[in-house]
Amino acid sequence: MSELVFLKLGGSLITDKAKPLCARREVIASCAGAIAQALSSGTQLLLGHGSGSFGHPLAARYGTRGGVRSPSEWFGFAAVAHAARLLNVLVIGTLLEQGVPAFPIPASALAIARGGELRSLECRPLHEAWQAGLLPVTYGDVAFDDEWGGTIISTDQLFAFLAPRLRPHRIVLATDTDGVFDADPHRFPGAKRYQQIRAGECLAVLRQIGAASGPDVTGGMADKVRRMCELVRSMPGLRVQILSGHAPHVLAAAIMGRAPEAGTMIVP
Ligand code: IP8
Repeated sequence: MSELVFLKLGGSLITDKAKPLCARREVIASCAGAIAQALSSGTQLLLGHGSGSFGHPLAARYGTRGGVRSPSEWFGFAAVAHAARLLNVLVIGTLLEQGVPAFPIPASALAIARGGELRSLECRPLHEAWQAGLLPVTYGDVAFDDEWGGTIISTDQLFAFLAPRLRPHRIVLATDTDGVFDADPHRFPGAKRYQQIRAGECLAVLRQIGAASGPDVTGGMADKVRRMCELVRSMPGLRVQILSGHAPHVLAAAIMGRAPEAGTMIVP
């Protein structure tokens, strides 16, 4: 039986967070190559990607994460959805160019949130996509929210919601840095990488982690680590690996479970 892996291409990896609406097309292409390689080895994948400089600046401008009520906030909700989708179109287009039958699964059409957390997500299209031999590709998106009108749902939230339901073998989070560091390695070259984070030590690690660079309405690395620690604690056997997406051969190996030393591993 093939192994199911959730793979996220982080927004800081596939976009330039300092420049609005700026995709790193060459990085997306090299990640697409890694994905094609992993798929040809028989791995079953759910791909997700962050929104980077597409969705986050607009979401910050309209305050979308904290709720949507006024007509101008609803305009922002639509504008954020459009920006997130534009990046998804680029990712899907690049995968198709490399022969990968990528298929969009937008959370805004399938999910309902309550108070900023996911309450429901229609999973049937995912199963149908896999059944048809397609690669389902979801992404951080807006979602209607029972309490707040609307909100933002990050890719990490989508993965945390889907993991107990779909039971992946691994979650691989590809970012712009080679794992989790005790300070932002782009600003502090002496920052130390955590090779492993035990879920029980999560709080101590969270106190150390630097803030995200560039606008990030969904909490950046700290929120990612917190959610993934909760997940590995509740799902024995699950391993989460956070690593750089800049080396395609290492990324392909990590997707296939063959690069345990790369980046940071989150373990129970
Ligand atoms: O980049 C955020 O998703 P993330 C989604 O996975 C938007 O945190 C639209 C800002």
